[in-house]
Amino acid sequence: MQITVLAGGVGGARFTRGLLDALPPDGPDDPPSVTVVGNTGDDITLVGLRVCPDLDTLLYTLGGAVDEAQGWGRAEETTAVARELAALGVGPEWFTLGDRDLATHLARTRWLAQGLTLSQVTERLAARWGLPQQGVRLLPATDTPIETHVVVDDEEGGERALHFQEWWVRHHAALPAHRFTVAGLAQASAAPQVLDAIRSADLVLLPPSNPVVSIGIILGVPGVREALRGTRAPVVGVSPLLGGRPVRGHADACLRPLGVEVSASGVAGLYADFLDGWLVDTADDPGTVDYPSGLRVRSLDLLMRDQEGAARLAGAALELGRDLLGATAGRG
Ligand code: FO1
Repeated sequence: MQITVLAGGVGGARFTRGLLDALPPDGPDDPPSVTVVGNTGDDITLVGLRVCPDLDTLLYTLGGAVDEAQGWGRAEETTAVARELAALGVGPEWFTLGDRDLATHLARTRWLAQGLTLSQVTERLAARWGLPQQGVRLLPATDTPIETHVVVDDEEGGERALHFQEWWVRHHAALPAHRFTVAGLAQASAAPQVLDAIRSADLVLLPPSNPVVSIGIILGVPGVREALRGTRAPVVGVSPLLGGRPVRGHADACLRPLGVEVSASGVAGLYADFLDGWLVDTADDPGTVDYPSGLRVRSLDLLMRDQEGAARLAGAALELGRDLLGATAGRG
C-alpha cells in the first residue's frame, strides 16, 4: 500500500510515527511504503548553515532521536557551541542550535555546496536515521530554497517582513500577522517524485500540521494542489484544531489573517477542493457542526497524548481511507 503524507513539524512527525505503528505488518507482497513530503518554508540560514526544521523534526522523530518533550531537536542535546557563539555575539540568541543538531546542518550545508539537491541531501540524512528500513521515503516539498515570511506592523505605521522563525520562536506568533509571503515559491517546482507520490498513492494523508505555514506552503508549491485534485487516492486529513483551539503552536494566529474561521470546519474549507475525509475531535462532531458538502467527517478523541495515541489516530485515518476506497463499503 502506497501512502503519501504531507507533513509539517511536530504534529506531522508524531502522526507519521503513529502511522508506521498502525500499519499492518509488512504483507510479503505489499510492504507498506510511506512517502512523507516535508514542508521547507520554515527553513532558515543561520551562521552560514542551512537549517530545515520540519525535515529535521521528521528525521529525528522517525529516527528515534527526537527530544520527546520539545517535539523538535535532538534527545540528550548539549549546547556548548551555542553558548560559545552567544559569548561571541554571533547568531540570534532566540534560536538555539544544539551541538548534535549542528552536525546535521554542517553536513547539509556541505553537501548542498557540493551541488547535491535538497532531495539528495535529505536522502542521505534519512539513510543515517534508518528511514528506508521502515519503508519511509522523506522528500522536501521542493528543492528550490523557499522561506516563509510574516508581514507585521513596523514602528512607523508601515509594514515589515519577519522570517517565519523569528515570528514563531522569538515573538511566539504574538505580533499580529497581516499576511504570509513565501520567498522563492513562484520559481519553485515540486521536488522530483513529489507529484508522482501524490498521483500514484493509494491514500494521501494530511496530519494535524499547521494548515497555513506547513500544509499551506506545500499546497503552494506549483503542481501540488492539481495533483491532489487529480489523484485517484482518497485524501484524508486530521483537523489541527480541537474545539477551535490548536493543540500546540499557533494555527489560530495563522488562520485569522486569512479570514478563515478558526475551527475544524474552517480548516476543512481550506482543503475543500481536494479533501475526501476529515477527522475531527468529538467537540466538533458533524452532528453539531456544518462541514463542506460531500466530505466524509468522522469524530473521535483527536489528542495524541503519546505514541500510542498517535497510532490510534493514524489508525482511524487509515480506516477512513479504506472506507472511502470502498474496500469496506457499507460501513457508516
Ligand atoms: N523552537 C523554539 O521554540 N526555540 C528554538 O530555539 C528552536 C530551535 C530549533 C533548532 C532547530 C530546529 O530544527 C527547530 C528548532 N525549533 C526551535 C523549532 C522550530 O521553530 C519548529 O520546529 C518549526 O520550525 C515550527 O514548526
